[in-house]
Amino acid sequence: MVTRNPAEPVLEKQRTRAKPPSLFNVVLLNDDFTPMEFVIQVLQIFFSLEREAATRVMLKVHTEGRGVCGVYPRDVAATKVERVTGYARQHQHPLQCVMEENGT
Ligand code: TYC
Repeated sequence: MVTRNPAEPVLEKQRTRAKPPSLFNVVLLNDDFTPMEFVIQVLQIFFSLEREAATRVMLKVHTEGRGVCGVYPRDVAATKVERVTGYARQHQHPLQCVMEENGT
């Protein structure tokens, strides 16, 4: 006979649909000091953009103040922010990279 160990918690079937996990935009902010070429390199290295796409995103940030580099699950986005910020500081640039919940 199959018996249940009464010490084990019972996992009940979820009654309502689970929401899909939120996605987060990783955003670069403009500043007056970080060289354009450095920003293009960052976009190529950390966001796997081709040089042309990286240049477009950099120019968008430069002219509009901010731009989305990519959209990721929370932990991936947080790691991108950390790595980009660390890389910029290592090179003594004030480049700012932040994440925000993607509402859509
Ligand atoms: N505004 C910078 C400059 O003129 C270039 C720049 C672009 C800096 C994007 C940051 O996220 C940034 N050198």
